[in-house]
Amino acid sequence: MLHLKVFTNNGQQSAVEKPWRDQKWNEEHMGVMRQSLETYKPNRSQNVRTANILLLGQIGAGKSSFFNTVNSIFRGKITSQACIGSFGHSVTLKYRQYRIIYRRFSLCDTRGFEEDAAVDAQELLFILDGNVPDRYQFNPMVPFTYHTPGYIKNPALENKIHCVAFVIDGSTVDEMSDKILKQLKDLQITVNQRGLPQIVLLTKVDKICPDVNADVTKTFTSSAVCSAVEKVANIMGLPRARVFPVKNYENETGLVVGINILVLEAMKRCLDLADDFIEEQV
Ligand SMILES: Nc1nc2c(ncn2[C@@H]2O[C@H](COP(=O)(O)OP(=O)(O)OP(=O)(O)O)[C@@H](O)[C@H]2O)c(=O)[nH]1
Ligand SMILES: [Mg+2]
Repeated sequence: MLHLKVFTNNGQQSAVEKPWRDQKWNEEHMGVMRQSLETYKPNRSQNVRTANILLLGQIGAGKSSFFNTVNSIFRGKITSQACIGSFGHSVTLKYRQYRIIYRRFSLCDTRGFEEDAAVDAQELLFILDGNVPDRYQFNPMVPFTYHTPGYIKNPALENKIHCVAFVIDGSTVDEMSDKILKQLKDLQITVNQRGLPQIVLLTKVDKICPDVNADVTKTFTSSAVCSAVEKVANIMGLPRARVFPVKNYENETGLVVGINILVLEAMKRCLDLADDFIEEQV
């Protein structure tokens, strides 16, 4: 951990930790970020009206909560359209393509995988390629096929996935079993087959570090969050800059600037990567 010596007005020395990632935390920055997503339009050359981001991850990682958090930011109040909770199996059973009201991007929510219920690789390819209809009810026993009612035959580029966000529970990074790690890597191999850009949303940072729990603006001075980011970057073979620590709304009754900033930064990166991907599809 880096330390920066600073001098207070009365000349006394105090040590503050130098952030391991630069981040502005003020309301003005939040406004700028929010505005840039509000006015976001996917790269127009390919006739794509909406950029689609797929959320993939273990059960309980916070995929549906992430959608709810993004939606809350744009609604200006806490909302919980997607069902969330803690349950032995995936709470989310339907494939849902949630459009953020009046915005040009969508978040596609999937059922979570668990030790003994992987996401079928072919089913994932169908999702990536835009063959799976909105509200399709997952059935781990019967994977989606060409014959499943509702199968979308010739999806346009705008129906496909343009960026994948792996959602990983930051508070369990040290306890991930080999089976779960393998499932994550297997999903990544499938996503790589389509050449899709990827980021990681490292959720529940409030549970990693008490300082962050008390004040989310301590995220980038927290050594516990820093080491979780490093660990996940190593697991996924992605640069650390692709790992975004976030805190979802779960116990809050009103919006919090710091929480919004973390989530907006992650979304901005997703949409930039989605744009790059869309541009490459000729
Ligand atoms: N403390 C804390 N809790 C969170 C956070 N994000 C999600 N949760 C909680 O984690 C639990 C699971 O969240 P969900 O959003 O339902 O997880 P999911 O990935 O959609 O799970 P499945 O649909 O079952 O695959 C809920 O009780 C949430 O309130 C977070 O950032 N911090
Ligand atoms: Mg869910």
